[in-house]
Amino acid sequence: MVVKVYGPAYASPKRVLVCLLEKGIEFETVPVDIIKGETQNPDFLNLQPFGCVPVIQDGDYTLFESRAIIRYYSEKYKNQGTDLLGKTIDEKGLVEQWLEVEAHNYHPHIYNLALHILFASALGFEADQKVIEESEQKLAKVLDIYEARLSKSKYLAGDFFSLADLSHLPFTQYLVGAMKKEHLIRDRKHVSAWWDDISNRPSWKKVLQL
Ligand SMILES: N[C@@H](CCC(=O)N[C@@H](CS)C(=O)NCC(=O)O)C(=O)O
Repeated sequence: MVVKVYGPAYASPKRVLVCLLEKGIEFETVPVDIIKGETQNPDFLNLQPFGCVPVIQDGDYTLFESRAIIRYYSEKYKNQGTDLLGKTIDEKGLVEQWLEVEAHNYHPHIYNLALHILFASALGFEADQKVIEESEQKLAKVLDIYEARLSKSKYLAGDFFSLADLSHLPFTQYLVGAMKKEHLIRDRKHVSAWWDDISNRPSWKKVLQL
């Protein structure tokens, strides 16, 4: 059964795509245009009542929330492709911890930056400089904590690549690319080496080519 992934052009669905590629799971993509309001169409809201991408359909099974989807496939196919969950219970705990850090400490600030720097005009509101400055400062503090962590281990959860690292790829790509804020990564030696490592994985390069 080929997995259908809705909304491949956007960052959160790319979190799912890179996971499926790491796991060697076949998928097809279904375009969804947020700017044209397609996430508010009744058919789409039947799949995702909050009107966000990604959603996946796997036969009769439907799932939304990108981090729930990547956890689901990493567990469902744990013996296929890259192990993304950790092998021991202690490793799994650390993967979960850093996945939560990505979702609750890192993402809110980088999301605000993306919203105000990249998408404000397309979404019809004016970018707020104060939000941009505050978000950058808050993100820098989070990255200082990452710098300390990554001076002790190659990846966030330990010396193995995991969902915790993978989950950072889509929005950090905006940060170093279109947002022109690469200095936040490059000013920190260990974060910079970590970014080079994870963003050069063949799976992520393939997502960027899709
Ligand atoms: N927590 C959700 C957030 C998804 C999300 O923010 N999706 C954005 C695109 S990256 C979206 O669909 N925005 C449309 C909207 O909010 O109307 C997830 O991780 O799946």
